[in-house]
Amino acid sequence: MATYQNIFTQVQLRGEPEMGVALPPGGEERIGPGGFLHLAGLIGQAQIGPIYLGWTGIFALIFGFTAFEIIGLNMLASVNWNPIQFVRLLPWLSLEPPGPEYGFSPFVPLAKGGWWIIAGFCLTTSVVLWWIRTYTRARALGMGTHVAWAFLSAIWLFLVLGFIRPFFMGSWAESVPFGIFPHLDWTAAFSIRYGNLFYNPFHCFSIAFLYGSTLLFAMHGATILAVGRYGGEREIEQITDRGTASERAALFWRWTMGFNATMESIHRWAWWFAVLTTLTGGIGILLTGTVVDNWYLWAQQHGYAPHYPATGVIDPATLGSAGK
Ligand code: 07D
Ligand code: 07D
Repeated sequence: MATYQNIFTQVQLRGEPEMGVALPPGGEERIGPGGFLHLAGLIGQAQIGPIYLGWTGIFALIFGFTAFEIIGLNMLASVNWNPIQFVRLLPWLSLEPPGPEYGFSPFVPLAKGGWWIIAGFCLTTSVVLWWIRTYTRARALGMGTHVAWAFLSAIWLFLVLGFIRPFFMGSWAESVPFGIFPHLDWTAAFSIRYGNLFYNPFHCFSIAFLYGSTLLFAMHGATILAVGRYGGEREIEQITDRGTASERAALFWRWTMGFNATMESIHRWAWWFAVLTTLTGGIGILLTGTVVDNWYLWAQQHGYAPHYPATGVIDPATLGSAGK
């Protein structure tokens, strides 16, 4: 088994848990003695912990748990505190934002969306604290902060959806409800309300980067696994065992498509595709309703969708404020 290892035949080492590098002075202690979990070893490292929580980690968990509780208890209240109905209907239960009559006011009665604002505040605080944690832990390890900036791109879309766009629209009612299917209903309704999101070019960019991310992920994962027999996943060996894994991996792509990424550039491709998915997505959402009221009409005006011959039927979307 030790001679041929792959993802399923990993040799799981057992000894004293590896404690990692010393923390910079002034940091909190890491928690727990560290232990081993066989199941974890089947999909990754078998060692669990010690974990660094620190105050950002602790408060992120507290705020995240508070948001989760507020959402859950509101959902439970919505089924008359009946635990059976709560479990049965959970995927369809919702905590809705305030209605349009409250505008963007921070003072909304709890049962009318006030709880949504508080839950959103707690969730945002939690996510931001977790972001600080990804930044400071990377710094403490002497790493770059690429993970933090990628995470920030996702947070950008999250904030556009739930805060920045509602702020510019002057209404909490524009934001997303908390709930499994309710947030999908919101997504579908949003697309219809603003004239079909498919005609929003930034939605197109976001999809291209999302699809591109899966393609790159598949290509990269497959390539590295395919040269696993030459130790392709072992970075130091890639440098010393010339003519084996990396070179074959690169040659494979040069032979099949005439061009190959490098060991470094493939990770830059992956990072940018992932980051641009939510970055362009957030731009697309922010423009919707603020700058463009109907993407289909916008697309027709800009030669992005064809004009159809007049039928004599008036499209209600062309009346009123639509088509700005
Ligand atoms: C696999 C990493 C693990 C993360 C997971 C998510 C929660 C929510 C809270 C019940 C890839 C954990 C989920 C903590 C529980 C309550 C109140 C990441 C992985 C497993 N969505 N969405 C899902 C969120 C938006 C859309 C699933 C969050 C927009 C569509 C899950 C946000 C729009 C579909 C989920 C968010 C939108 C989903 C699986 C925030 C446009 C699906 C997610 C904070 C972007 C899919 C039933 C997943 C599904 C799905 C969570 C925002 C559209 C519940 C936390 C408003 C079309 N979304 N989503 O695996 O199965 O992500 O829905 O912005 O089809 Mg969503
Ligand atoms: C949501 C980033 C925020 C998440 C954060 C995570 C926690 C939980 C807990 C781990 C996902 C916080 C995490 C709190 C932690 C645990 C346990 C990222 C998020 C910070 N669309 N669409 C996109 C497609 C249609 C619509 C993007 C495809 C229809 C709306 C993506 C199709 C209508 C929005 C995409 C399609 C519609 C989008 C999302 C096909 C519905 C958005 C990218 C084939 C009828 C969002 C510009 C992403 C966006 C978005 C894909 C169709 C509506 C590329 C493939 C036409 C309203 N759509 N879509 O990474 O950015 O999300 O749009 O039909 O808001 Mg779409």
